[in-house]
Amino acid sequence: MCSRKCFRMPTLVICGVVLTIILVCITGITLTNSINISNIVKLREKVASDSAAANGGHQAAQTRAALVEQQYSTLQQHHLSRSDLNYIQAATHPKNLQRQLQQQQQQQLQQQQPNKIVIEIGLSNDSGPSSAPASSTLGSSSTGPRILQAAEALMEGNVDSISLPAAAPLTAATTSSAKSLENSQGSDTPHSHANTTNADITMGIADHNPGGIQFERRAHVKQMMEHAWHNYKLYAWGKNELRPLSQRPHSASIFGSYDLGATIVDGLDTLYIMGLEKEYREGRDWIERKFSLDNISAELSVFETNIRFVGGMLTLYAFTGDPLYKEKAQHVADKLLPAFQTPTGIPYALVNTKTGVAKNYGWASGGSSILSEFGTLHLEFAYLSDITGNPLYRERVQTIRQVLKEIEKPKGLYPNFLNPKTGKWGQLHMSLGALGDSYYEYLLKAWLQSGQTDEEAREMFDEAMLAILDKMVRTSPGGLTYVSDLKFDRLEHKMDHLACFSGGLFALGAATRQNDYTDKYMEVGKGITNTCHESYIRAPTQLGPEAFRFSEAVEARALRSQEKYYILRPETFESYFVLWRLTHDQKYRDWGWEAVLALEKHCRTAHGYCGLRNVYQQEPQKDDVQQSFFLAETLKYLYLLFSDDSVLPLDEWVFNTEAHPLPIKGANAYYRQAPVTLPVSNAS
Ligand code: DMJ
Repeated sequence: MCSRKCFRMPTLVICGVVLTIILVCITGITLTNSINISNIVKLREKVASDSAAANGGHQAAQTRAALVEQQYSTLQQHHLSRSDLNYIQAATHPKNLQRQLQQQQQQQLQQQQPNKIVIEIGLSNDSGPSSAPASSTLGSSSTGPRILQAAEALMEGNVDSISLPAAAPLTAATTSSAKSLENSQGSDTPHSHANTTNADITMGIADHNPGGIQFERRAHVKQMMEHAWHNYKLYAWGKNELRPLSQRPHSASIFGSYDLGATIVDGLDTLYIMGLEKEYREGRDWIERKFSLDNISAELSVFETNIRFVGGMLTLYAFTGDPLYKEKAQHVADKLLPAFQTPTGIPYALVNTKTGVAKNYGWASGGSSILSEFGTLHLEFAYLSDITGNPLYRERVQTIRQVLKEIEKPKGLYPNFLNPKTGKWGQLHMSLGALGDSYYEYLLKAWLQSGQTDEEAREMFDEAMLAILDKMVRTSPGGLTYVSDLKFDRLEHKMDHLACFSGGLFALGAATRQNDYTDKYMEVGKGITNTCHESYIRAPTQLGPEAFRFSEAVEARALRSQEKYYILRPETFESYFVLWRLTHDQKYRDWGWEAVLALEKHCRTAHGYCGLRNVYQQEPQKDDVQQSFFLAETLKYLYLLFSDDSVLPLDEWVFNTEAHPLPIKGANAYYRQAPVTLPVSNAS
């Protein structure tokens, strides 16, 4: 007898069997599919195509290797380090390339960037808050990634060339720059720069238009700076200057015979501009740990200390916002303040850092102070007041200004000597060279620095320059424009190398105000610059003498033995730089390059750069001094001559007389003005 239960059992078994069969069929179809002929073909095709790709990849890798090699030599020419080159090797490793190139393609699609660009490999990718980064500058905050990106782009064929760093000073990296700037404005809160140096701060100055750069020439100047710096570091670190021949330190009396690291402080902004990051950090570190005028009894030149040390620190502060530099600038300026305690407020030339006792040079016309010295404090002291909020410094230089404004000027000219006790002129010697030069420079530049609001300064400049044009500027029989010295109404037809800066000064005066004198200023500016060039090319060394004369017999040539030396001075190159910026006449760049070649031929030694004792000898003797202004000025102006105009544009920066660029008020976000506070200086 079969129960209902009996009947259901076979049914369930049958259902199970059917289900199993269906499942087996489905699996069978799938398995069959996976091994069918067409799929085998497809698999073979895939293997074949992968293999072809691999071969192609090999070829591509060879092409890449060739390109990398090609770029190695370019980069080496640009003095990138071995680690930079290693970075490129890593960047071009086949494993990394695929991923990197894909990322780059995606970025390109997203950003719709132009395909052919020039890449700047700089130590900073930043641009100032006032100016957007150039489209050609790849965004990254350190050298390695930037080189990597550059290499990637190169591999991809997206770049025409790779170039070196450069404009728009910055310290704070993109993300932190605006913040850092805000914080630094009006805030004196000290912070540990150790943090910012390592983490936040990138450096270098980037050109906004790589088309405006002469890469090879500029790279060469940068390499000269490295040579000068590295040898100073090796043989004279912390001392004032280097003696390259004897490989030992040198200290001129202007530095008071103490170890003040003059070359470090003077040269540091040049390192910064060139993007020499490691060297910059060494210098900054030395300043933080060692630089102090406390506890030393140095008799310092107020003028030299101001233009090199205060000026250098101020520029570094403007560039970086690092409070260290503001503190040091103020520290140095405070040490100079006792020199201003005279009946007129015209400071003495020398001051003792310990006692505050100040005095003038014994040789200077009856105890006089010197026009080019007390008249070359305005830019630094005015700016120091603005960034510290302490009006005292500006007051000191305003007092000097008032004395000079009100005093009677013989024939509208300023003699080089003024007695600080009596307020009377000393000997009636006038010069746009030694003892006078930078006073005139600071009249124009004070007006520029103020955002062209300090009208008094511009008026005093125009009055002085018109008198000089009338009484001292002359044309030689051969058609060379020069500016003579004037001694007791007699022209001395001699021009100092120092006066060669005035070519640039006249031109800058012309370019910044349209008035009745504009054309004359520009004509004379070009003429003086041409004459200084002549003084160079008329010497066998192609370097110019300390002073040169004009007579029936000679033009633009030194006559006396004590005028024939060249001490690495910058003034002629300064004018080439300014004239290049204002006219874009290629000859100024070519003249600068001629000078670079001459410096390399005659002044370069295995251990730094020296001046020459006689520029008229074929193989002149070297003087064994690498002046700090060679790093601060000579190499800076030459570097800028071959840079794009966007590197420290002249409508945003004004150069102090030691070539330390200071920001222009109202035109430059790096001005970093602090709110005015009550005087806090403990100096008198
Ligand atoms: C520099 O210290 C300054 O340029 C100064 O104004 C004049 N002399 C030297 C360079 O020659």
